Amino acid sequence: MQQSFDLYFVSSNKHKYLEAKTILDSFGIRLGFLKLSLEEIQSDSIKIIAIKKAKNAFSKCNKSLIIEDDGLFINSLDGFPGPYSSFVFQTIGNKGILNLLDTKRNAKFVSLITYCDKKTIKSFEGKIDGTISKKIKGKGWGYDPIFVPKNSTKTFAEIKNKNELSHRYKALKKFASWYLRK
Ligand code: ITT
Repeated sequence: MQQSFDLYFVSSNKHKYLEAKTILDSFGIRLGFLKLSLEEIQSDSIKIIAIKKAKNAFSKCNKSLIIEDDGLFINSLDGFPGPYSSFVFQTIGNKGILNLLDTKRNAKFVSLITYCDKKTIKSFEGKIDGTISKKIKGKGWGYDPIFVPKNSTKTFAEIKNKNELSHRYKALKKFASWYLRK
């Protein structure tokens, strides 16, 4: 039997979908996955990237959907890698980031969830402050092994409740409360 979904998560990144699915399940929203590599414009603003990306996704699949844009912003590097987080992860990776830092290690993760259907386009932001660890710790994906959320000594890769406190959780919680009233 074919499963029916309330809306789709359009992304090239399965890890992001699996976390978003778990989070939205807890709000009673059934999220399907459309694996697509979307065109991403270069901009210093993740909001501008997100709107273009959501419109592009809708033009391809014509279904109610969300897309997500994330960035890891490191204070001592003036917010780098920020909107370039995906490219930087694929090039210098976590080791490269650790090599750029000295004692100042404050950072934040930002998620921007953008919903798009025939009539509406709307974004929801979630942020979490933290620090960059001195070593790679744990086996998570992306920057999880080097990001230590505030009030923790463990990285996102080492904690069990990432989906209850992450940037993604915070953005999706705002989205869910809007979507369920829509
Ligand atoms: P899309 O196809 O959805 O754009 P992407 O992987 O390119 O997938 P982003 O540009 O939104 O996604 O994300 C930037 C990068 O930041 C992403 O590739 C990961 O390396 C990293 N990242 C984002 N959220 C993360 C998280 O919760 N934990 C670890 N790394 C994360």
